[in-house]
Amino acid sequence: MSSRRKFIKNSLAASAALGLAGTACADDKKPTVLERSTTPKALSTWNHGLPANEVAMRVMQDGGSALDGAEKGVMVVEADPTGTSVGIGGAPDRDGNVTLDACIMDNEGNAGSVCFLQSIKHPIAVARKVMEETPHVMLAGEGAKRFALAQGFAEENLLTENSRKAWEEWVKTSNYEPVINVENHDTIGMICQDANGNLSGSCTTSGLAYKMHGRVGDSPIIGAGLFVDNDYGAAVATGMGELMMKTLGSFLVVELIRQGANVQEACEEAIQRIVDKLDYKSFQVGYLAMDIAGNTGAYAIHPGFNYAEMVNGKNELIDAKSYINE
Ligand code: SD4
Repeated sequence: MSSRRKFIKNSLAASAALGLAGTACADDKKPTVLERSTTPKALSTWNHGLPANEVAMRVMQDGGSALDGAEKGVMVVEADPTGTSVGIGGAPDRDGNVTLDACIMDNEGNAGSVCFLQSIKHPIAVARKVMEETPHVMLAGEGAKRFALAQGFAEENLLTENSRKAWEEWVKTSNYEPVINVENHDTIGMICQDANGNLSGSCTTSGLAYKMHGRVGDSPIIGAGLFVDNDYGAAVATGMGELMMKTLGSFLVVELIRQGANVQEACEEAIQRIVDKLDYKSFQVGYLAMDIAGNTGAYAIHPGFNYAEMVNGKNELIDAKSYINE
């Protein structure tokens, strides 16, 4: 075992003995010790994160867990027909079908996910059922829908009048160009920490507007759209899913925190990985993360990514820094 690995192992063992999460600093000089916060906090992507945070915090204040908060918080956005990127009212694929992706992860490392799900308004709640009621992590398409119906979810039309009209306009040219920060990049990813200090997360989306039929993005992929490690931290992603899928970005952010990076550095390094390896200039990606001490960080490729953070009754919308500055 190399001396660095031994050092990391030893500092982790020492921290575990203290009931703390500890990692080694990148320079191996001193361990970074994260003391677990027990102040409830909700963190979520984009401005629809504001109402989602309010609900998540209420759920946790009423005794719910971080998992309950992360599920119920994003359900507010799934149920809003005016939002064109999540749940009902979400922009359809290029054939006019609304297909939804979502995943959820709890503080014990359990995970549930649905992808390419149609006609069910709350994919996040179905993802939680997959996690809790099946031996699997992910159900897709028709199978996911059949499972949802068997669990008592109602089948409904998710294509609203407005999203149908917008799609009919789009069909006239059928020109698919992902536009940075506009319309097709508004997934909600949420991280909650409850009064016991536990972390859980959720991620739900209708994916890219006018995508190919059958296309699944990063949002239901554990490690890409969401990752939670209750010993270190949690991360969520938004933006052009193909880039997060190729770099397993949310896992990477949490892994970097585990290795000693602070939350902000971890988000920046995960964006740097995309910049170094992929054609990134015309696409937006944003990472949002929180460690067990309640520290938060966010970083995007382009300006324009914002997120909502709520703690101690204060709910704020914050602009993330970005790799490209304008
Ligand atoms: C996807 N990441 O399907 C999602 C889309 C989106 O914020 O985030 N938006 O690729």
